[in-house]
Amino acid sequence: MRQSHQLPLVGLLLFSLIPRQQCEICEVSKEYYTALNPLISTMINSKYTKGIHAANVLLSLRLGGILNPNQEQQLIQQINTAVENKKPSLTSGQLTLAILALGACKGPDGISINYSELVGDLENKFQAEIKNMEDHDGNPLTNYYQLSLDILALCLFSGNYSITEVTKILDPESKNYYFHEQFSVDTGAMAVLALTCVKRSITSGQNKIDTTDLENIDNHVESLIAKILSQKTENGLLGNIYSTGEAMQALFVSSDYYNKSQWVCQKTRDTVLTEISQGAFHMPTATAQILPALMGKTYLDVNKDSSCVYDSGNFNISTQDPISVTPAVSASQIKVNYSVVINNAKDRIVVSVADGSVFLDVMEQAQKENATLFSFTVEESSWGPYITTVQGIKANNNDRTYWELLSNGEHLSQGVGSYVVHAGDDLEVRWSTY
Ligand code: B12
Ligand SMILES: *[C@@H]1O[C@H](CO)[C@@H](O)[C@H](O)[C@H]1NC(C)=O
Ligand SMILES: *[C@@H]1O[C@H](CO)[C@@H](O)[C@H](O)[C@H]1NC(C)=O
Ligand SMILES: *[C@@H]1O[C@H](CO)[C@@H](O)[C@H](O)[C@H]1NC(C)=O
Ligand SMILES: *[C@@H]1O[C@H](CO)[C@@H](O)[C@H](O)[C@H]1NC(C)=O
Ligand SMILES: *[C@@H]1O[C@H](CO)[C@@H](O)[C@H](O)[C@H]1NC(C)=O
Ligand SMILES: *[C@@H]1O[C@H](CO)[C@@H](O)[C@H](O)[C@H]1NC(C)=O
Repeated sequence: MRQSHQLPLVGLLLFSLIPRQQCEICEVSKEYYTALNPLISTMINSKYTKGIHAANVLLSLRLGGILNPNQEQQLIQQINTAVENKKPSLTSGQLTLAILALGACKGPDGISINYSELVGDLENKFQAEIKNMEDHDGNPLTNYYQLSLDILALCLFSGNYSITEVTKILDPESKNYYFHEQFSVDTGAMAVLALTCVKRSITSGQNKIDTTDLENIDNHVESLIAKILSQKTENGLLGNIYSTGEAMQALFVSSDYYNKSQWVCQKTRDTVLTEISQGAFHMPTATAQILPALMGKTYLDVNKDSSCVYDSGNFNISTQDPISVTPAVSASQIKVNYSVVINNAKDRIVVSVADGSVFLDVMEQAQKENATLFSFTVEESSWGPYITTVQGIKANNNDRTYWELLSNGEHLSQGVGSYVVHAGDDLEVRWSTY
């Protein structure tokens, strides 16, 4: 989670070597693939690439044609075991990622898992999401990012779903696209991919044509693309660095819905490459979400009937070190403020931690000093540790509540396991409604 070394220059090199005019499709050219090696090793070797969390990574590496059959087999094993042992407790989106990853292409031994059964389970989990929305004021069990993933997989794997119903759910005016009144670019991008798949299934004749549905889908995609582009930053990112990869995928598949002048793909890509060189992608899930776009791929390229592509020497994974996640050993201590905020009540403490510590270390130290005020629980997720409970108060999707992380009053764009604290930081976990 903490980096002891970064990737100096690599991104900048890439960035300056790519012939600018020649990238219509905006992918990184083949000659520079080797610079992606450390990212790929991070995806394969990290402690977060275990169990169901391997799904996002396998999906990404298969779309990129990066693995050899041996490495692929290890990841498949992780996912198969997780699906077999934990299926009932997987969220709809976790099951979806497993289906997309296992079915991304046809491996050398053919299919090792019964899709029709998994897709059937997904249909049930998707219906449970909808049922929860009916019972809880429009709030799904998980979120619209996952519902969009679900629809995408049902569409790609011939599951049963109602086009009219999903079109109604993915209405761009739904509150579920927003967190704190801020449009979630990741969520919007996933919805565009799902709607585009559904649209293609209608126009290719797999589903019977209903012009009202088609019109609604067109309007939704147009509106979502406009919302995504409205979150474009000066340096070309879409939302923040962690939503940009999926937003690029959404823009790749919907070029009919915006003008060339509205998005300069190369600028976005170059900023991403610079951020890579600065170590922004040390979490495997972050890496998994950016890689397909950099290689010109999207989740719509998932095709269970096409043969997997294996790396033919472009990459050199096994000999590369992953981007280090071992803590920088430091003898010097720093002091930070930490507080737990619930409505108008604030419990504050000043703690000392080693220089280079992350937010989680601060929370652990505070808990050691006063377990009543600063107790908390975390759940391991594909993005690292997620704070679920503080002072015994638990986040709940039915009420849209969660523990928000802030530093010096600013909403953080990283989690407790990744955010490196600085001396004098005013850190806060705040009971919030999204
Ligand atoms: C939905 C969502 C939320 C919801 C989660 C609850 C819900 N209703 O589902 C809410 C709004 C509460 C939320 C909160 C946060 N989120 Co959020 N979230 C997402 C989103 C859009 C989808 C996640 C998902 O369902 N993935 C699919 C499923 C299958 O994967 P999963 O791993 O099982 O999903 C679970 C975890 O991802 C977890 N989760 C959600 N956000 C985060 C963030 C971190 C750091 C961790 C460890 C876990 C986590 O909740 C998911 C559902 O259970 C992603 C976008 C993305 N690109 O992934 C952002 C995203 C993961 N979130 C992000 C961030 C930064 C946060 C916060 C740290 C923001 C803050 N300052 O408080 C907090 C988490 C604080 C904490 N308590 O630890 C970043 C992470 C970037 C990074 N490098 O770490 C992302 C990528 C958005 C972005 N582009 O910035 N999030
Ligand atoms: C897959 O599962 C379905 C439904 O559970 C079942 O009908 C079918 O026979 C299974 N196929 C194989 C090859 O096991
Ligand atoms: C398919 O889904 C629709 C709506 O979600 C439902 O009404 C219908 O009964 C389902 N059909 C089958 C065969 O499961
Ligand atoms: C693209 O440009 C044309 C002509 O300038 C304009 O009519 C159209 O509305 C634009 N489309 C979008 C999505 O902005
Ligand atoms: C892979 O690594 C080996 C040993 O480090 C090196 O000799 C070889 O040139 C590398 N190949 C590529 C494609 O980077
Ligand atoms: C924790 O804080 C509470 C409230 O300030 C105080 O009553 C209690 O004694 C503290 N416990 C410890 C172990 O310091
Ligand atoms: C903690 O916050 C208080 C009040 O805002 C401030 O005076 C103090 O300098 C801060 N201490 C540290 C270590 O940040």
